[in-house]
Amino acid sequence: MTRERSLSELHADDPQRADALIWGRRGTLRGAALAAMGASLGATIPFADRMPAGLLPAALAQGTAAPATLQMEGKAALIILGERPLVAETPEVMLDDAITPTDKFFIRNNGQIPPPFAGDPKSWKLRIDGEVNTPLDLTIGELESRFPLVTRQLQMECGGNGRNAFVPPASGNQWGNGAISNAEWTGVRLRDLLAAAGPKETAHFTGQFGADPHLSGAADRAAMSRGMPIAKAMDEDTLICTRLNGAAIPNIHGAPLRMVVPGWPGSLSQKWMTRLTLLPVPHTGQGMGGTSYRVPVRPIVPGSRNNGAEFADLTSMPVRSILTSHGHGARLPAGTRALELRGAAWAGDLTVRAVDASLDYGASWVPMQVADPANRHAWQRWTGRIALPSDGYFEIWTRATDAQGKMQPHAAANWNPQGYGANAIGRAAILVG
Ligand SMILES: Nc1nc2c(c(=O)[nH]1)N[C@H]1C(S)=C(S)[C@@H](COP(=O)(O)O)O[C@H]1N2
Ligand SMILES: [Mo]
Repeated sequence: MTRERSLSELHADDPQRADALIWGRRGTLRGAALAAMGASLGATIPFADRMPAGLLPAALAQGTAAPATLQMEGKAALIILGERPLVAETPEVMLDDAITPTDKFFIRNNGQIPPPFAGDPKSWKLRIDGEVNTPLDLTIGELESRFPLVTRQLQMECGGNGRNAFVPPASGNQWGNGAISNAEWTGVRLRDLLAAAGPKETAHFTGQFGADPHLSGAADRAAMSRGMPIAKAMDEDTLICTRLNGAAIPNIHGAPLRMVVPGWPGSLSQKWMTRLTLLPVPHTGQGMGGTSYRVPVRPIVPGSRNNGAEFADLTSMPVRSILTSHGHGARLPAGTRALELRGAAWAGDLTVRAVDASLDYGASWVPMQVADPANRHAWQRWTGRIALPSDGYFEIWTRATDAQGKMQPHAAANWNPQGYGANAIGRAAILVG
């Protein structure tokens, strides 16, 4: 990690000099890069002539220390990004299933993990109040018997997914691209509940509450309490869920009741949910206002301090692709001349129109086949084949385009203090031979 950071900083200061340090003759990687790849001798870089001057090989972005992995019953060996609160990311290659299995679902807590609910899960209570004609106090049992249950594949992505691509680093958990899941959720539609409560004309925003204690333990502070405009709350895919992948939700993922607000920052998907209130003005709970889940309306100087004036709430997440067939740093046998690539792509409330892959640093792109989503707000799987000219060091770049034609940018754009919305083109380094 130390090496990586210092090289990035050197690069930011003096790209020409960094370039000269990394490259001997163009086409042969020097020391640090080789060490990062675990190679003993110089690997040739067949497409070195197409690599833009000053570009750091992606191999350098791999830290040398092995990351700590999660050891928790019912969970896979996720990468631990933080212990308190517990935050763990799913490596991209672990996201190879069409439907994300529960054990591979990333974890993001902002407060303490509450103890598992001791009572009968059906007796857990949810309150709907605020700008409604009839406040509701419903048990899960009542919820499930009064309102239709729906099952959907829904993406849930942390607003900070991809944050580690920001230069200079933004504050917060340094997510790669693994704060994403596409699981099968079962629950009731929030809009059915709201229809029963009768929203007043003045109901323009929601505020959500959960039972997890603040990290400090202070009873008057919430770990996370966000809200959204009423239109998103009324979306047919905004659910209040009791089941994940056909089973009871595990405690770590918000049992026995949690929201799923697909396509928007995961922070809206309130875990351990106890209450939703309708408001005439935006909610002011934990995680609202300032620079929290907010991005600049006009770009600001990267690294600058900012109080969040002229920032707007992050709404639909930007287009992103992941590569799940080949891990960053993978080694393939000499003589491999084609890669069968596989991955997923999504674009918040939109669909993905195209995924392209490049082996020559973006000089040319090969279209991949992109499947339709299982339903609205599900991610899309993609597959494709790309030919290799020889052995050597390659980078697999993947770039998705959303239905409105927006593509992933070459570098994380619209820098913001808390690092939201970084969706740079994916780069996985591989060594053939
Ligand atoms: N009650 C509560 N809900 C919460 C959070 C939290 O800390 N407390 N974290 C949010 C964030 S930031 C994300 S990205 C998702 C993560 O859900 P997961 O831990 O099930 O992956 O839950 C959201 N809901
Ligand atoms: Mo998040």
